Amino acid sequence: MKIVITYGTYDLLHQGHINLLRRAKALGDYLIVGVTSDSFDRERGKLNVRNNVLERVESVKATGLADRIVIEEYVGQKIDDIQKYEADIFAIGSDWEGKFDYLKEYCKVVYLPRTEGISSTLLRDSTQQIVRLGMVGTGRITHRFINEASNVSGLKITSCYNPNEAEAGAFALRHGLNPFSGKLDYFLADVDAVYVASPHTSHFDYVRQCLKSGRHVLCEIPFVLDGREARELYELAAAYGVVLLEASKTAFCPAWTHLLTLVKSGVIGKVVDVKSSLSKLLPETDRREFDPMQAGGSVTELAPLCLMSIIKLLGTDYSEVSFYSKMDKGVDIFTKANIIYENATASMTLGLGVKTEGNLVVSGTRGYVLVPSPWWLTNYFEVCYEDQNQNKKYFYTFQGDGLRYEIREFLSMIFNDRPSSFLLRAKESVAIADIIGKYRRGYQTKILK
Ligand code: C2G
Repeated sequence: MKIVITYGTYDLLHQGHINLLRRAKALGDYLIVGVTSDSFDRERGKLNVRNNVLERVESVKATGLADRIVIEEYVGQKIDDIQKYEADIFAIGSDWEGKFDYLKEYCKVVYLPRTEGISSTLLRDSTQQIVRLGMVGTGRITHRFINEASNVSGLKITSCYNPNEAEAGAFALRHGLNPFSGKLDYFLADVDAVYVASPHTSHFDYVRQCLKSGRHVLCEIPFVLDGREARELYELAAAYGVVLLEASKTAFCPAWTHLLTLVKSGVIGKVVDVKSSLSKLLPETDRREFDPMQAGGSVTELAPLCLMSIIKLLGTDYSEVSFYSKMDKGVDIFTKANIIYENATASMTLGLGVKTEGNLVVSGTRGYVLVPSPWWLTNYFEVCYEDQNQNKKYFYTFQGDGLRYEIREFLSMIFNDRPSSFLLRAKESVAIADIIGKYRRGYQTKILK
């Protein structure tokens, strides 16, 4: 019996796929089809797959051409499968010509003619709803956001808003957008959704206006600087039936979400402690990050991601929080916070004027997870045990600036009418803002000399 094996995503299954499967089947007597898993597709940057893996398996099965279907989960699995199933031929479309020659060591490799004029991408784009997005703020991160957004389908960035007309105009000219700088309502009339990336202290008002105009909002971190404001905004979003999401990029990246599922599944036993650190020594101190009038300081600049990691791992029901800060020119250049739960402890170490190792350590009753610095650009972590031979290393790609993952989740919530994201729930964003608010009110804070 001659066994043929082939692989694909098979999203929105179409005639090109069917032709390929038919041609592959004709090469032998038995056809194995590998269908990529959702996480594997995300891993390899295919963020816009419309059908989930079960739907894609079902559609391949319905062709009646596959004698066996396997799920492709990881890079290198093709080699394992070819040996495991003793495949004689690996076949794939000619768009991959040469890319799988390394498999010739294991079996015959055949590149089959690709069907021109049809692809999952074309189908996705032709049926894709488009969200017109406007950007409030034209600072550093907004340039990166535009680049990242080009990797996510279903989004068209149309406008930018900055009260300073010259800045709005320059940004719009550079990126081919419509500039707005007067009344926000004119800007809002031009968009369906807004990315708020203005200075911290203006987030609350902008987000509230956008929500009340029925626009979806993705707001940069720090979302808002007080739990009460956060709660009010999520209540507004619910009342107006629009999406509100905190742009805490790490919360949406594949490596982090997998780390979370591993820990929640008990691989290190019960989590007893979380240590999360983030420091960024900035060259000059005449920037907004050091300006108390612009809510500068280590907590407002760096706490959101560390608090996200602690709250996603331990929850929002902490019993107490205390802070230790080193101050300079009216802002905290260093803050350590202890967040105590009934059955666990957590600490975060933040520094704009103090350098530390930016890692994340999750300590459990059976082992621990170590995410080396920069843990928040998660692309590698290790699950460690007393017997180091049991340690497991996990590697991921962290595509670009990592903003594409939050953008994709934001769009998915809009398209699927999903008011909340399990990746970062409203109550978790509120808890993050609440801790920042406590700090800003001087709650339980010891100032270091
Ligand atoms: N295909 C084709 N003609 C098209 C579109 C796709 O022959 N018009 C073929 C592809 O060459 C591939 C198979 O159909 O052999 C599945 O295509 P995709 O679903 O796009 O899968 P792909 O992303 O190419 O992944 O590990 C997965 C493999 O690398 C293939």
